[in-house]
Amino acid sequence: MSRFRIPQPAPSEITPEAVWQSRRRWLGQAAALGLVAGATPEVLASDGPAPSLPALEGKPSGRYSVMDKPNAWDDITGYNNFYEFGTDKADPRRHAGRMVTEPWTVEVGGEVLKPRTFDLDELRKLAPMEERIYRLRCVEAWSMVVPWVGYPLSALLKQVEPTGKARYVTFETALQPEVMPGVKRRIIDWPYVEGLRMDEAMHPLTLLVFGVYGKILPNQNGAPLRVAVPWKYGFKSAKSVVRIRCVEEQPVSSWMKSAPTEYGFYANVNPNVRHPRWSQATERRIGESLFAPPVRTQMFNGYGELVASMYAGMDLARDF
Ligand SMILES: Nc1nc2c(c(=O)[nH]1)N[C@H]1C(S)=C(S)[C@@H](COP(=O)(O)O)O[C@H]1N2
Ligand SMILES: [Mo]
Repeated sequence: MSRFRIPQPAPSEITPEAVWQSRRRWLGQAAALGLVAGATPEVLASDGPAPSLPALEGKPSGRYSVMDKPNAWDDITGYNNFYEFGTDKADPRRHAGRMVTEPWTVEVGGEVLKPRTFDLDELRKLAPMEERIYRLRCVEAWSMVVPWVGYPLSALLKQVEPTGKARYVTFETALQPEVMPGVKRRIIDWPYVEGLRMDEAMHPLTLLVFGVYGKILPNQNGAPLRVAVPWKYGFKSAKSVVRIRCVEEQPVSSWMKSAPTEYGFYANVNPNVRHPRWSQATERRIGESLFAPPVRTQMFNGYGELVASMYAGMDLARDF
């Protein structure tokens, strides 16, 4: 268990360095574009929303954090997948600012004894916030280490008391066509829908995330709340969730519908299962030099000792 017990610095110690790094990188880009001459403090202040976002501190989680150095704020909030805002990695930061995140409610229902609609204030207070550093992995064989702030999704599910029929959980995310330029393209049958098996949803590593780096989530990362499932490929972690349902049958998620041979329901990180268009045996850590050798991807993203038992007896090459 040792790799999950290494203490992490508090977010307050990390943030200034990350902001400083991103500023330096921004300056580098700006210099390349010839924009630096005459740069004023106001120009520098426009370097990302970090300093102006309200704080959301979490108590560092000793047990579930990993030891890797977190990615810079600029990587985490500037290199994203959020197809509602476009397919380019830079599109979410460019466009997501217009998403309306207040007021926000999440309807939780389906096979539950106590269906209920929660507002954001209620959700934020449901359980103590913890900070957890995860390697969020994406199918495109790149990875990042992210200090999420949130609490286990199980705290919310327990409130509504799933019935004996509830074998899966689905997540439906926000659809605001007026401000989401990406939804004009039918790459996905909007809204974006994802799902987990009930035991996966109740696992303490599955988080409901409200913040990152000690700040409330920037819109491009799925404000005001998103899911994070660190042993699965990134697309399982639905952003900007508005509806959660407990259901009896295995749901068909958006990516399964769009490309069933490429994206399965489980989507556990698995270096032995090839994506039809690329290998998933190695990954590149965002923020490292392009010349750095790719690292070998670990089964279950390195969380095997905590999650592998849930899949005992399953053929994970078939149930990919
Ligand atoms: N609503 C919604 N959620 C989404 C997506 C999306 O397009 N729409 N993209 C997924 C994919 S493919 C990835 S890799 C992660 C990226 O999360 P990040 O940008 O915070 O790193 O969000 C996931 N959640
Ligand atoms: Mo992804």
